[in-house]
Amino acid sequence: MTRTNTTDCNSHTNDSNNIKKLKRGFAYKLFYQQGVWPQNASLNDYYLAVSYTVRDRMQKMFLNSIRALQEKDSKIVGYLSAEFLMGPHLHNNLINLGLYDQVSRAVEESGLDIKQIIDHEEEPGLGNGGLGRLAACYLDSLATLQIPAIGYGIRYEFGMFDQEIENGWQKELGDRWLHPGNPWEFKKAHMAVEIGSGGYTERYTDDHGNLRVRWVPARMVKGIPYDTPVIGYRVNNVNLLRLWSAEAPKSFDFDDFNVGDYQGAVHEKIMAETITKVLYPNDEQFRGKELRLLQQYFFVSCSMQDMVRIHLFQFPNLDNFPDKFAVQLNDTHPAIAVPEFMRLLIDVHHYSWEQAWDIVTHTFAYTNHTLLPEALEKWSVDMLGRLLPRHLEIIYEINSRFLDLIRIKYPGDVDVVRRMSIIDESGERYVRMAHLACIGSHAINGVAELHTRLLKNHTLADFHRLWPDKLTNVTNGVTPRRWMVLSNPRLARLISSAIGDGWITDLYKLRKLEPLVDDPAFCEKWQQVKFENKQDICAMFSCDCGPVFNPYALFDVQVKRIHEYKRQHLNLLHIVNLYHRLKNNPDLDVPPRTFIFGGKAAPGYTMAKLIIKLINSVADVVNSDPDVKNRLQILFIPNFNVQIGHMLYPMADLSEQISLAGKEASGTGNMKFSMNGALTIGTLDGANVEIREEVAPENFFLFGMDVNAVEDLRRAGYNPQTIYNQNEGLKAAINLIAMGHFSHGDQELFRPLIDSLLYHDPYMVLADYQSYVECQQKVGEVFQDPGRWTKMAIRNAARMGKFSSDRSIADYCRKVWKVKPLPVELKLQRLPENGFKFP
Ligand code: CBF
Repeated sequence: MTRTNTTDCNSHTNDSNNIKKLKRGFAYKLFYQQGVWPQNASLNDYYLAVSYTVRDRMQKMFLNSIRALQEKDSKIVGYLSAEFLMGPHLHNNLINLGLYDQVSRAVEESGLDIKQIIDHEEEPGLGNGGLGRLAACYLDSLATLQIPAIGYGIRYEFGMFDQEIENGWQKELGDRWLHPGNPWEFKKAHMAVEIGSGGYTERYTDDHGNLRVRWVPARMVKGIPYDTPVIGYRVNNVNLLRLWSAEAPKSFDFDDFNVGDYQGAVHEKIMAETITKVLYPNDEQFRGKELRLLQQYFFVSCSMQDMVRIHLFQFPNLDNFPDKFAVQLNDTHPAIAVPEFMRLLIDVHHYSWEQAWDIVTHTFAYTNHTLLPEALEKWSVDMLGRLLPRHLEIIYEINSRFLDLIRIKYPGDVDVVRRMSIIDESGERYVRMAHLACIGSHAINGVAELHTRLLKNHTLADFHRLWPDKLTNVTNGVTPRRWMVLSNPRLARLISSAIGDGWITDLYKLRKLEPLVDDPAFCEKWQQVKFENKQDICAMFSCDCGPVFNPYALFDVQVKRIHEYKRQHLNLLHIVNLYHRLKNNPDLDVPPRTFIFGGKAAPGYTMAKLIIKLINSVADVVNSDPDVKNRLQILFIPNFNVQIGHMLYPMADLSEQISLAGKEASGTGNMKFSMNGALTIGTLDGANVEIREEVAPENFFLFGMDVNAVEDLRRAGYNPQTIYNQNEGLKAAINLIAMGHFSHGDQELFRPLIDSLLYHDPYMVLADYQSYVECQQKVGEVFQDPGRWTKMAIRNAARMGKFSSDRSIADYCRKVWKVKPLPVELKLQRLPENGFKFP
């Protein structure tokens, strides 16, 4: 998988030629695009000039990729996702293009600092967490594996909020990622599509005497695509991320404007633009907001219309659409695509219901990402009918035909009809989007073995019984380009020097590291890499007026969304317990530890916000207590995002994956940590199960109940107070918090959290507490034997082959999409001397 015909070459002359060209490129962009003299240019100007220069280098590959698609007529993956958490582009593009060294030299020779320029980029935070970041990893792997693909999503003007910590509390600030200018996107105004909402439907007879339905929307908006090229690693393939932005069909009403109704004149424009204004920051919490449904419909309709347009560019009709496009529904957020595509096929392209349904069900596949009942989307029938009247009719028709099938299959079983119906009629009527997605897709998948098993046995059991071959597993993965090469260059260099760099595109090759656990020189270098990574973080977060972090400590890290099911409070109870024990026994034989947290809470999730406050309150007391100085430290890193992840995964010793078994669908942070040589303390939840299988039980710190034990305990009647009363260490930790030790004597502040744990404890924190504390004790003991720890860490990294997103994408291609690679040749290398002759 090497780039063919590129101008990259290792020879010294070529290098210096390229560097010269790059420098000229920067100057050119600064002068002509930014319109500034170097002495007047801001850092942003330089960032833009460098980025535009790099983007130009991608263009020839992009245009050749389009040509290859047109010539070869191969199948394209359309990945529909409401979120794409791409992370900064510049650094990643430099790595994938193989231009990092040359560009950094050119930047340096121009008197600038590449790190400063890379760090200047505002990351596009167009996602909440795992789901959006997974979509981004998949785009990287699709391009790297040379699979033609388009990621379709929403160009939110404001992405994920920026988090600040004020007096220990989370404060949300609007993110302004577009403010400095986005050099990576191309606006394609001429490819705009029209999207309706509201209104009514009517029946009519067409010129041939056929009875048809037409939707007469009350409002229209325009969807404008913005394309970001996504380049694979060292290949010529460039795919597309196509994000849609909403605009009013006309800028504003001059009639209103002329009669003085200035506000009225711009009203329509403002209403239209609201659709793509902001990302809903709720991870795994369905809120049922009308604007959210509108967002979903907007991007789905834009994308389906776009794919239909691309298809009709090449073929006379849509009969063979499923041979040309495999469309993946990334969770239920885009599930409205099922009735939308039916509408396009029946109302616009005049297919019969049966023909249309055949095309639709051969096109879509659906990935489920959660088992949490509160995350499952169900839209009120009234709201959906008001916003999308034609779609509701189609959903009813799909449901009616589906339930007929169920009645034939299970005669007399009214309960199964009620359970499987797309419409939940237990109270107010709702449309169950997961059912719609299951019925409208030819394949359904979970994202880890355990998750898929639970889908089969519980959440989607009826569907699995009906269609035993439809539900399959594709375990998640992450891209080693961003999560190792880019974020941990020291480790990447060490690994490549030992086993070559083939592992970057074939992560199973990391297995070659295994014998090196017996090579003391290699182990020492491994330790040195980790130590230097830790030093970087200590330098960044230590300060004269606060704690000075100790790089020799065990770095124990939990970074992810703050949620009760992820149990950051279990981690805290252990910290408080350790603090208490150290205060009572200064000779306690435990290694120094630095506990690091990061993560955002949904703005309306009060308990999660209280957990953030508690972490910071415990940190304030512990970090300023001379009795535990250098032995126990706590750091909450604000605004956890992709960029901060780049720093944190490489420096962790211990990865906290401590959700209640059966709650985390997969997790992907767990994979990023292990790849970078952290050991995991975790439950048998999500992909932890498979990580443990791969690295072997002796290289994984397991604690807590498994899903069966959780179920048994729940059935037997769980009473957290009994556990509290019987466990002295736990009691001491809870009492310290409850009595106001970390809140200046205020016994009310953390009461909601304490009460929830003592009287309800929905995520069984107390039930797993003792097992967790004992496991942490073992972690401490092993850490005190650096030789043993290092071997375990190397084995973790060496066995991560399965968790590359390249493996996940290869699985999707084989099991679900039936697509093949399309290697791109660089036919058009450079522009013709005399320009083009336009057709
Ligand atoms: O599959 C990707 C990730 O998705 C979630 O973040 C989600 O939003 N449902 C899950 O919570 C993760 O377990 C999963 O890894």
